[in-house]
Amino acid sequence: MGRSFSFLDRAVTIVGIVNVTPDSFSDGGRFVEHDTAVAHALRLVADGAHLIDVGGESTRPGATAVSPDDELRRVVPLIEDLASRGVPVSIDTRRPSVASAAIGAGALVVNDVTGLRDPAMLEVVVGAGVPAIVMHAPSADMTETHRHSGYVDVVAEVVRFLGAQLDTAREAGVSEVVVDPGIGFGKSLDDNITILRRLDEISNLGCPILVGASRKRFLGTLSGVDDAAGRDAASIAAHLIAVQHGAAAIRVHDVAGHAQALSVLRAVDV
Ligand code: HH2
Repeated sequence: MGRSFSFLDRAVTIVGIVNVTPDSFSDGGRFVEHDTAVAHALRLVADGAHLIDVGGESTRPGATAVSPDDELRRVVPLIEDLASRGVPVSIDTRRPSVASAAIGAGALVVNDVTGLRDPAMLEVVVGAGVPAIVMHAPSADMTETHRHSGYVDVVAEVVRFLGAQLDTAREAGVSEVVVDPGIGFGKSLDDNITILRRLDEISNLGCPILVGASRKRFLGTLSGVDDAAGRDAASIAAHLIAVQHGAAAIRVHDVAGHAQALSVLRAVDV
């Protein structure tokens, strides 16, 4: 098809979230219908998203496991449809088989919340020659991840893990790696704040950083807003801080709000 995507083509990449899941923490159930999901993704692109991140399995604490077949049934038709309309899509999955099918359907990027720990995932990414988002989570098992507590130095641990995964990915021949500290994945309120404050330290790895704080629970704690969908202003604040500390990509639900905020940042913070 000859289509490709690079995070290096613009100063800040806005990644719009489309969860085709019944149980995602902020938009669960809203986009399970094909036409609704397509319309939402097209809306996000019109609002300024450069990439649409399609996910078929919730990673939230307590989410029910999805079978590979169900995950495929959720994401593949949507990716095919979006790709046929020229929309750049990433696949948010921890399963190599799903990543492979998604790439076959037209996905241009793999977003792996387990950080390419699985050699089979590495193989898929290298074989397809697509960029990978490599996220830090304390365990590949999401139940374990959300049970995790206590880092001596959360930033040092995130940098250590991402550095090791980056080396492995580069040696294997991954064309482009984006690293992600995994806000909210086995991290306390203080951990999340510390990561945002010290994001610059992750820049030393020498590749683009993606931050995904959108509507997450720590923002509810900080703002006192219980309803996840009501946390867009807090999300914008977190992501502007992230960009000022070196983030080259942000993964967000409210693309319009973030695009508006970034236009001001871009004009002032040259
Ligand atoms: N966060 C979520 C899912 N995927 N991928 C990356 N790279 N970084 C993140 O921070 C990240 C991610 C969780 O958010 P969401 O998709 O809104 O919820 P759910 O997992 O419940 O579908």
